[in-house]
Amino acid sequence: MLLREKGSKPIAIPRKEIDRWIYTTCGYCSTGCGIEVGVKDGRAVSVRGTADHPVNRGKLCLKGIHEFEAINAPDRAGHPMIRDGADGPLRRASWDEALARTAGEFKRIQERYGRDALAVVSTGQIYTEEFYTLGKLVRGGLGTNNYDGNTTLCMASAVSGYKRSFGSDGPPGCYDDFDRTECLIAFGSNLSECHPVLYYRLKTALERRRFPVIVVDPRVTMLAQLADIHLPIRPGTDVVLLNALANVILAEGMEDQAFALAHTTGFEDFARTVSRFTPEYAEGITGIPAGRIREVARIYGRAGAAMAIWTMGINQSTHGSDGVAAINNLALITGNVGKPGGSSLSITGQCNAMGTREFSSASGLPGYRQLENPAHRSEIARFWGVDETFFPEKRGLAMTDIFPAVERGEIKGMWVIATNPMTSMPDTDRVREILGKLEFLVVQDVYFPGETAALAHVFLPAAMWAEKTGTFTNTERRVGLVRKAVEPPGEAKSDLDIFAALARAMGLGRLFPGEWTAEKAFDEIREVSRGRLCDYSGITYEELAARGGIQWPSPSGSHGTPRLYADGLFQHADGKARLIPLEFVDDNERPDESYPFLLNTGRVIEHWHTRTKTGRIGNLDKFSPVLYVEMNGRDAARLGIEAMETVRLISRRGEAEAVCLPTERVGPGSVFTPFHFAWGANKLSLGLLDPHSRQPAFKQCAVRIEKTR
Ligand SMILES: Nc1nc2c(c(=O)[nH]1)N[C@H]1C(S)=C(S)[C@@H](COP(=O)(O)OP(=O)(O)OC[C@H]3O[C@@H](n4cnc5c(=O)[nH]c(N)nc54)[C@H](O)[C@@H]3O)O[C@H]1N2
Ligand SMILES: Nc1nc2c(c(=O)[nH]1)N[C@H]1C(S)=C(S)[C@@H](COP(=O)(O)OP(=O)(O)OC[C@H]3O[C@@H](n4cnc5c(=O)[nH]c(N)nc54)[C@H](O)[C@@H]3O)O[C@H]1N2
Ligand code: SF4
Ligand SMILES: [Mo]
Repeated sequence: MLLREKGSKPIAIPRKEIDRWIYTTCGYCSTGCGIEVGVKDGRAVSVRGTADHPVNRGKLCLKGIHEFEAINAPDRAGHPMIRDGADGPLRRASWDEALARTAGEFKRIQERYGRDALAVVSTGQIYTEEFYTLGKLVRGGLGTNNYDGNTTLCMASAVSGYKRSFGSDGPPGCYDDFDRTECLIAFGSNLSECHPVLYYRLKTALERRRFPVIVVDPRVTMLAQLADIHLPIRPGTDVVLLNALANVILAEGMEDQAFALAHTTGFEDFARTVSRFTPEYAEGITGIPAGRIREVARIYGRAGAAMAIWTMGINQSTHGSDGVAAINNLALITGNVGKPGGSSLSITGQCNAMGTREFSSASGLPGYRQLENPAHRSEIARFWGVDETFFPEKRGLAMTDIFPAVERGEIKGMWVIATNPMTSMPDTDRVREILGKLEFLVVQDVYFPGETAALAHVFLPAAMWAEKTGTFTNTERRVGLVRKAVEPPGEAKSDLDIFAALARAMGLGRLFPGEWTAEKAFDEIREVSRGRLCDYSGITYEELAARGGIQWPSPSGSHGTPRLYADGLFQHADGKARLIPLEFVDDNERPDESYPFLLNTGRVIEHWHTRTKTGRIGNLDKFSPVLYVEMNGRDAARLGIEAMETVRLISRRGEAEAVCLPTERVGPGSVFTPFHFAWGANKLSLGLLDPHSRQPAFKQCAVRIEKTR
């Protein structure tokens, strides 16, 4: 009343008349929240979290709440475009013309330079049905082996580590483990900003029942502030810490011998290796006091059930795959795999980073099959009706090796689908030069313009999330239904329709007989996955809608499986997991006199990756509008830099300007900047590659900081 009397306006929430609420799954991160799109007169005008959904229980994070605005952004791409000649402007074209030009150029390049001279670079953000369709086209039709996706920037180390330890990809645990664990240790995960609804699940679990939380991160994130123990590790040294934790567990007899004996091989070699990694030795490398390492090892080792989670702080490293294997080692020696509250759970990134791993054929063949396995090749050849000798006998180049191959002149054409390497790859000045060398670049995206799209010879406009039907798989292997709520803008087509149309334009229509739909692709997925670890044969769209998703494996007649390996049987031929001895290789770019700071890069809660979505949403962009760099207050004072002063970040690759935030969140000698801005982190990054996963070390490179005035 008082406020009204003073004449101020109370906040009014506009009443939205919604015609229909359409149940779907969030299209941002891999948490996989159930979300409903409110539709009015054929437009998406609102969203709400799905009440009682097994993942989010009605909650959504900031990005989810504004998701309908991403659909309605003004510069959604509504028609194909073509560039006449090598450097003419992009002009509007018909689908027939754009597809004919693409098909013609793909054929010309493959006939002239060989099948592998065409590269296909995809994503973790289209539907599983679309991934399957693309894989069938690329592996069964185009036949290039240089086919990969941005998951190499993201999950490749987790995939590689899981394969080495357990014999297959596939996160063994689930979110319910938060409610059952007696100890949580998080490595390089900014859960509160990157998976906010998982953070809420964790907090709710802690409110009901206290258990120790340990966070390993060089930066004081919000998750670190929640932790009982925060270990501000020296970047890139997690393998040493993990070996030291195992060292203490074995030295003090806290291992689960019965489990290790029954379900693993390699114990002796492993024990011999970690015996050298004493806490005192590890302290010298990681910067974590030996006493702290012992304390954490005891908490983890004595817990009845302990879980480890990790994200990019582990994966994006020159030894990301080893980091993952080291986390798995720790879980295996303590029997923390496949049991409630005991798991080694990679927190996935993109909404469907899992779907591409399962069915896109990017690093193999569908259903976690491998090109290297002759039986797998012939199964899929028979299923698709193609000659099995058409398949390569080993995997081709990863995304991070495809770009240098263009530089060397080995690859002449590239098809980029739902990824924006001009902002997300390391050393973007070099990426620009590389893309400029291509004879033909096709970009398939939902917005125009974009940093990569601007360089295309042909641009294909795609329908986005909630404009098409299909499925995503989340971090806990839960397949979620994404439903079409609204029509795409203009002439934009679903990625699935684009793949099928291009196949027809290339004379490969036999791969997609009749009218190719998401349902048809899903039927093939169900069939081809029968009996595999990622078994979908018992899943239907109806059940997915009714249950809020189903966790694979879900053989016919079942309704999913919360945890893998509950029977102690792993996917290596002998059914046992591997304990892997790991050495530490110190091969990062190190700060020196000319470049004295170590640059760490990552995310903020408001933005999604290269900001193609969130940069267009005022309510998100306004909260995080500029590129900033966090620097320790003492370093800032020493350099005479004031809060909010613009500074220049300079690496051996390039330069960026950012607003400086002096803070205690980062320690002396290190700086942090978000990677979302095209003019920021990746102009500086080096991106040395992990030898197993080929994932770039986005989180470590050397820079110097200069005042601009
Ligand atoms: N808001 C938002 N959410 C997202 C995304 C987004 O763009 N925006 N992207 C999604 C995707 S695809 C992904 S992959 C995830 C990523 O999710 P996260 O991996 O949680 O996010 P990042 O900020 O990249 O990095 C996490 C942490 O790693 C720490 N780190 C750096 N170096 C090291 C190290 O050497 N050791 C350890 N232990 N930690 C280190 C960083 O300080 C940082 O706090 O987020 C998903 N969710
Ligand atoms: N320095 C640094 N660099 C990093 C990282 C880091 O931590 N630090 N993280 C890395 C990680 S983990 C990731 S996952 C990558 C992400 O890097 P990118 O994959 O490049 O990021 P996005 O901006 O999500 O790009 C997705 C593109 O697909 C488009 N799109 C969205 N939906 C659809 C659709 O349905 N169909 C089509 N055809 N297009 C669509 C979007 O408009 C956008 O252009 O960045 C990596 N780069
Ligand atoms: S936590 Fe992830 S899945 Fe859930 S609403 Fe936020 S962005 Fe979407
Ligand atoms: Mo990612």
